[in-house]
Amino acid sequence: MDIIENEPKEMELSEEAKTDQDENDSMEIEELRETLEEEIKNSSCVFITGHTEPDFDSIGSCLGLQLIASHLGKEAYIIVDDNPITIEPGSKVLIDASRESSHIITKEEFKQLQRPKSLLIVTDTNKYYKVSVSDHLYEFRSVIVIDHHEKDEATIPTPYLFIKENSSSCSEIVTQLLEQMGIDCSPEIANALFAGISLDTKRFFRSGKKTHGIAQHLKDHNATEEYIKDLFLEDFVTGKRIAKLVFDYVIFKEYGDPMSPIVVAFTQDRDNPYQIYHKEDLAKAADDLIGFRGIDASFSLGFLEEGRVHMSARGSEKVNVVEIVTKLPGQLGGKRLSAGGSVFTNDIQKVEQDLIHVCDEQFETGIHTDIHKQKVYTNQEKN
Ligand SMILES: [Mn+2]
Repeated sequence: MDIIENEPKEMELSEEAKTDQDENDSMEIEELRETLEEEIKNSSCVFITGHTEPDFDSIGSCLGLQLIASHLGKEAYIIVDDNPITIEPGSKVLIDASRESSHIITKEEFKQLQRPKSLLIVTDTNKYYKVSVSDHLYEFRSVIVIDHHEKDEATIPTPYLFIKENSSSCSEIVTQLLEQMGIDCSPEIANALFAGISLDTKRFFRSGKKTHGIAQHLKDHNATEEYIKDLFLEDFVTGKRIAKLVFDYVIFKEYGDPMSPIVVAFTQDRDNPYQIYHKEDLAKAADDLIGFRGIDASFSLGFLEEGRVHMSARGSEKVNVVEIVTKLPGQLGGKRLSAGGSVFTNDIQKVEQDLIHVCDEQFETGIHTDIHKQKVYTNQEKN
């Protein structure tokens, strides 16, 4: 008969061992703090970067580190070089919430600002290929890497490699630093750090007492569960908004030879015409539409703010969209395959009608196909 072994008990540490672990932990943080203080003080300015395709932990820890650098009296910049369209909506909310108070810059801007004896702090990754400025590493006075992921052959070579695999997240490490240095953080930064810890612990599903204690410090600085919940749902809400533009509100028009027609897609929010959109959402909708086989041009319209209708246009071999959009009154321009801009008006229906009119003239009389429901708003209906 097989002997069934007992389920391995969760390792229970004796009180003494726990104290040892806590001591080790605070010693490691103390060591990092000393390195950071010394290197920041000896540098001309500080650049901070997380990994490409930034997530909450990457952004949260960047913001916390920037606060540390400014606390030590150094100018500090956060480099995020991803195209805003590709950044996850939740991460984008965090970046946008801090854009005014933090210097968030692109790689191009970094090249302008780079100067001798600057410091680079890399957080939430230790791999060179995940860092947008990896081809500039030799230009820095020194590079500090703070991470909680395993090392491998792609790890950035630096004497200041601080990897703490037993930490839940880099946001946790940075929160410990802030706590130890007695630096108060704003609700924006507290929320970003809290979001970072939440993400990497699967919303505290994989976390222990220590992490909970550190998160409490952020709650004391006005991080709220409500904000984090909305942040996690942001991806979903934005995705749904874009999907409606792509699948629910499209009008298709076919032009030319019915055997080989030019198919143009027009979309805008037909349920809530005054809905405010991010420019990137409209761009994403136009991108998604042109990605379907059989669509030769796509136009998505929406308000960026009251009185300003934005248009994103995507073309193809058959359709040069810049030729079309520049016939409309407003600030519009671009290239053959990708164009757009704003028309300053509150009458979004007129913008669409004008646009369709330009397309009609360009491609001769159209054959209208309403593959999807089509509703044309008149001015009366709108008022
Ligand atoms: Mn992380």
